[in-house]
Amino acid sequence: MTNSTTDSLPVPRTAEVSRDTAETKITVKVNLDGTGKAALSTGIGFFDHMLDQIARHGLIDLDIHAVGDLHIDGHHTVEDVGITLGQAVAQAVGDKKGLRRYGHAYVPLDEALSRVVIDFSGRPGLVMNVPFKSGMIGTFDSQLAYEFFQGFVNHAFVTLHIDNLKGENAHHQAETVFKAFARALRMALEIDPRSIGVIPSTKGSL
Ligand SMILES: [Mn+2]
Repeated sequence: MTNSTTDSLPVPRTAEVSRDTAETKITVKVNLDGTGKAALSTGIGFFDHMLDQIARHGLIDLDIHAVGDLHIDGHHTVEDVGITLGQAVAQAVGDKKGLRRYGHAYVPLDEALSRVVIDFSGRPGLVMNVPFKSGMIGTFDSQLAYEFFQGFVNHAFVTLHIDNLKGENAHHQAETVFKAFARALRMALEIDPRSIGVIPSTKGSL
């Protein structure tokens, strides 16, 4: 007997990862085949708003709780959430059999437009060009977007190209970046029904 659901999704693509250091205590749960449900508490409101975009537009269920040294600033918290989310995604993806592997998206928000391209290559690489028009977005330092994605890339072992092509408002710029990241992730993480059980590389491994 065959069942198309279990054929295309042979194992639940979920993971739970905790990270506990002197700077931050973080728990991340992911379900790559979710519906976009999110439970988020990092202590940085705008960062929660961005993580919510990853869940909603990536159709990833995301549970992220972080208690960090915000009395210093948001740096360790944002970077370590990126690291822990990267570890959780890598664990949930597993052996990458049947994975589409590549994903890309353009997302606008009013005057802002961003493009994100991702490859589950097995090699960390980040090229990010986002000229933020403001330093702070609420209590979120826009410089930390780079730290988040660098942490993610290093631990999810992906190649990630992020370009903000247009934008005057930093909230809009950031939101288009995170939404495009979510959409690109969603595409790359899909199982290709034409390629079930096949590792998407001529090398035979990723
Ligand atoms: Mn917004």
